[in-house]
Amino acid sequence: MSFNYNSPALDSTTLIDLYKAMLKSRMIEEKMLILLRQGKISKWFSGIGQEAVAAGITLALSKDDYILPMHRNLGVFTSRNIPLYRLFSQWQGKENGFSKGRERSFHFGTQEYKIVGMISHLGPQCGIANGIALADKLRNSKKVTAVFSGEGGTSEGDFHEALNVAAVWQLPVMFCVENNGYGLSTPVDEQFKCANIADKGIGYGMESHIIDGNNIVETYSKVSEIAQSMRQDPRPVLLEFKTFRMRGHEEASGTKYVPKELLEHWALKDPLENFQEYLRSRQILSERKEAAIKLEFSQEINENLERAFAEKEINSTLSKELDDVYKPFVYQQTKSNEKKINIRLVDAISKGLYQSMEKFDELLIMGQDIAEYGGVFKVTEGFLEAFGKERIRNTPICESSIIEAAYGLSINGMKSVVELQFSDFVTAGFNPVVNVLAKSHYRWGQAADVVLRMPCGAGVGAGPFHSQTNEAWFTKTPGLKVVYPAFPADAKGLLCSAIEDPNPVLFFEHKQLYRSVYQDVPEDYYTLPLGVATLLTEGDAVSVITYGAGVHWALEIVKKHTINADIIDLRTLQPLDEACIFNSVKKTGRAIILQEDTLFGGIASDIAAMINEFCFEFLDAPIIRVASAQMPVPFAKNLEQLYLPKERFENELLKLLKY
Ligand SMILES: Cc1ncc(C[n+]2csc(CCOP(=O)(O)OP(=O)(O)O)c2C)c(N)n1
Repeated sequence: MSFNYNSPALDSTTLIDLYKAMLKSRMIEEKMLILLRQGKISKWFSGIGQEAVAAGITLALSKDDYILPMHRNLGVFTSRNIPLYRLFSQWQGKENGFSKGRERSFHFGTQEYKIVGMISHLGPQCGIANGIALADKLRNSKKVTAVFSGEGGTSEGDFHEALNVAAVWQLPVMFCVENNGYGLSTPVDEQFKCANIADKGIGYGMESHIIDGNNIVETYSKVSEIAQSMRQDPRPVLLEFKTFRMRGHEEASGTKYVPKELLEHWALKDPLENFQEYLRSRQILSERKEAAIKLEFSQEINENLERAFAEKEINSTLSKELDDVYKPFVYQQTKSNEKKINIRLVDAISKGLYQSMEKFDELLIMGQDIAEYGGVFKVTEGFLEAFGKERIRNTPICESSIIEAAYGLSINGMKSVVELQFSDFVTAGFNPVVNVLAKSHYRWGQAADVVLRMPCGAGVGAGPFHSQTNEAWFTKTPGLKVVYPAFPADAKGLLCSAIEDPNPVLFFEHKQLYRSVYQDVPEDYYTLPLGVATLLTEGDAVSVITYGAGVHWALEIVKKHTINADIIDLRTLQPLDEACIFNSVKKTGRAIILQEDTLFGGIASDIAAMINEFCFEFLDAPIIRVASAQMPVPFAKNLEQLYLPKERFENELLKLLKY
């Protein structure tokens, strides 16, 4: 098989560099296959036959352009010249790797080499690339971000969302699709119906190109040319690289389902052998030079392997592991002057957000209808005029992609707040919250400096899709922080802290409280610590532990019956102020936990279990949990009242006092 390697004409140094980049990843792979058979390494995803794509793209970009590779792109890592012992150590889960033994194979990232390791869910990579590129575009840094996807991954909603956002925002992202014929065992004709993935470009209003992914000269030259043009004229480009996967999806799975003729056909198009042949025929690669390069690589591989094998097993402790789930953040109290104004919860949130925008130049707000329209709850009304369209960004309706973009911004050093129109709609972006944001710091020490604003809660006749209070989906996920204020002054101070905190924070805002609760709130910027509850009333008859709308029900009912109660407003659910809860229960001997969420699996259950474990000897009565009924939230007012727990709380509280 002969490829056209003559056009455009590249100098011989570049040609040799391209050859070496492909050869090195091929030689490492061949070694890995031997080690795999010997049981010395675990899984291996082979990129044999596809080396020209990863190597060509990486060499065509600058070292400070971010690349987001996938599981078959060894050439990205080797072409960025990562010392091999570090790669080998990574694959063995050892200390010299990049993820302290926490991540396998190619699922690791490194800021040092500007590589963002893959998210197993494939599609999210594309949305993350958008955020990185957005930061570059806003800074006018003339950089390009390259993100990889297999053709299988293009069937995911995340891929579609990301291309749409990149096109609307004209982000300098190179979407590199390696069309290698199969997604695991599924051939392309069972994955999509269009002739070429590149054909999808027109649907997004995006330039696209088909590139022969087995021809290193074509790959390198076209990518270089396109990248150059993207730096001058920032825009997304969709590139489809035609290539083929010569081995199984992963080594253990084989290629039985691939017709033999297809493998034979593509074997003739091997990117390395054909190029090697060409270089030999043009006398660019002499026999001596070829042997010398191979010897050098083989020595490098063996020496680095020995070093990685000699490295001790990783050594850690549970407390060290737990310490890395969140990025350390030292809270610094910022106090406002004494001047206060009487405002509603919604105004306090708006002011906290506004003052945070003034404080942090590189803070962005993203959300649906938040700019000219001011958001459905008008929290960002007037922001556009103050901060401009780049920082107050209306988004298409694509929660997943925007949360991924928020993470990408964080990778590239910026902060963001994402307004979910209703907390119910976070389901459309659930994966990036629980898998991407939550695991980031633990996986590779990368902050996910993102706040998700979550307008939530019932009592407003909004029905099953606009009334949920879904904090329990997130309080159980390590790596996330969850804030749930009940009062305006708390809401403002806690929101400012959430934005300062480099960890991902879900900030719940109760819609029914938005315009019904007023308070004197300090006018200037100030912060409040996360993880500290407040004792709203003090008494020794019972501990009422609650948050959000529950706080207001508890205050009303305790007052109505003049009960001598500790009412604890948790304010943040993760971290949880366990000490405040335990101190109170040890004093009163009775605990009732009230939540608006449905009962089963909610945070009340965990608090009850904790009180049982740590305060058992102090209890004079069973711990009571009160929550909404175990059903979707109904629309009609009287049905909604049946659902909500206020009345049951009153009854249960009185019963508990008599126990
Ligand atoms: C959301 C999700 N579903 C399923 C999988 C399992 N899976 C991992 S890779 C893969 C095939 C991917 O095919 P493609 O995108 O074409 O990339 P290739 O492996 O061919 O390089 C599948 C189904 C996954 N990782 N994530």
